[in-house]
Amino acid sequence: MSAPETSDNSDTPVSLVPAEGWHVIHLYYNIDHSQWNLLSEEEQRSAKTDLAELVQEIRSQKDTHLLTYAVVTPKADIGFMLLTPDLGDALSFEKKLTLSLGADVLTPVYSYLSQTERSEYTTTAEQYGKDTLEGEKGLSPDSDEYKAGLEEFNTRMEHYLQHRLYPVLPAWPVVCFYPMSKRRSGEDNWYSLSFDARKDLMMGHARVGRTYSGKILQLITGSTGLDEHEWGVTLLAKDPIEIRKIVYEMRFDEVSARYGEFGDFYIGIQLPLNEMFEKVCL
Ligand code: 76R
Repeated sequence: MSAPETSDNSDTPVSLVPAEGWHVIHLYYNIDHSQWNLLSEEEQRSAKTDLAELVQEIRSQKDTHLLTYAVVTPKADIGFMLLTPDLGDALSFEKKLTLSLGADVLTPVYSYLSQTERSEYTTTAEQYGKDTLEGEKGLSPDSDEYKAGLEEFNTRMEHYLQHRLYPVLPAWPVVCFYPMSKRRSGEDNWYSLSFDARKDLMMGHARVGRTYSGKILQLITGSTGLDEHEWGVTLLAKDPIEIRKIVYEMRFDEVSARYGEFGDFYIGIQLPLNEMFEKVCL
């Protein structure tokens, strides 16, 4: 028999960078204090240094971000949010983080895998030209103002899309994460609505969202086919009440009221590592 002409056993490292966007993993751990207390003070100090060095190493990788937070309530003790392009890197950073304080000290209690994504429902340049420039402002498509308006729109959208796909998150202290899906039951099946109906509903949603500008930073990441729900919702705030207010207000919006299904909520406080260690009794 002759050897096959092509082989899958190539030595080139496999790149698992999506065509666009980054991978995102939310990681939640409990600390096993009985394991931790078996370590001498010296060993504990060096375990914390190992974790701090690993965090630095991960943050120094290209296009890679890592948020560290202490988690409120016994759902977990510490949490990480990792954003990185390559799935293989995401995998190995996660394994290293799990082991970083020594075997069996960190017990994974919850995790969520998703990817950054562009929005399916953002306004197109064509729509903006027609509805806003022509419709609302009464500009003629041949005018200089129209062209300038369209150019300004394109620059704004480019900037916005960059933020959706390649976000850099601020160090705002309150971090809320929960996964969600759109309902698919009986009369309330999101996936049997037309694109236009979904778009109209999402625009109502966005109107509410925009009133939180400066108070809430939201990152919606897609997880259909990757994890339990369809999206991960990450909300950052400076004042914890804004989290409750936005989630409450959105429940009245038709998209959430009729079609929203939610997983568990995790609230953390984003802190520099040394303060985080202190907060969680390490
Ligand atoms: O593209 C955009 O970001 C602008 C419009 C917009 C879309 C398409 C938008 C705006 N969101 C979009 C999509 Mn949102 N969002 C959530 C939640 O708790 C709940 O009830 C829902 C959880 C919050 C709090 C929130 C906040 N959004 C989505 C999607 C994908 C739906 C799909 O594709 O079918 C989900 C699951 C989702 C959920 N949203 C905003 C916000 C805020 C604060 C905004 C305004 C952002 C801004 O203009 O700065």
